[in-house]
Amino acid sequence: MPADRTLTIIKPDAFGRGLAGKIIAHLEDAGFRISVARVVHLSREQAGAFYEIHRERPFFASLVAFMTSGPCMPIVLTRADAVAALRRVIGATDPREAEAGTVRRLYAESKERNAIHASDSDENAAREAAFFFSDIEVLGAR
Ligand code: 3AN
Repeated sequence: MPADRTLTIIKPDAFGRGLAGKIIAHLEDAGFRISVARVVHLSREQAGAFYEIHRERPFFASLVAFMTSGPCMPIVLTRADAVAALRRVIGATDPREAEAGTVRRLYAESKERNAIHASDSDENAAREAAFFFSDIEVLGAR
């Protein structure tokens, strides 16, 4: 995947509260454009596979329960310096530590129910985009 792309997920807390439109507007105002998007309700197996790197962490079971609690919205976003730019726009994992004006400060409820996911490297962005979308969907319009 080219380095100008990243993967976000509007998580079940935010999607279920009807915040998808506000969050997408926030991302578009920050210069991101939607490449491909969908709404999915993850199974436990799928959520566990997505968060495989956290499997040994104490919060893993709770994280999987949360991410399977309702639909969520994975989106491939494009922008220059996409991965780093999106991490800045979403703010710190814990909304109490997130800077004013960030998505998590505005919309997250807690460190777990934190509204939005963003890939943390180009390598993970490519892996995570491929988890939800086919190569044709991610790269087809280029
Ligand atoms: P980020 O989403 O900011 O990259 P990670 O990768 O450290 O944060 O954690 C992945 C997800 O796991 C977070 N988005 C959050 O939902 C959950 N999480 C992380 N740390 C905790 C924690 N201490 N307690 C509960 N959930 C957590």
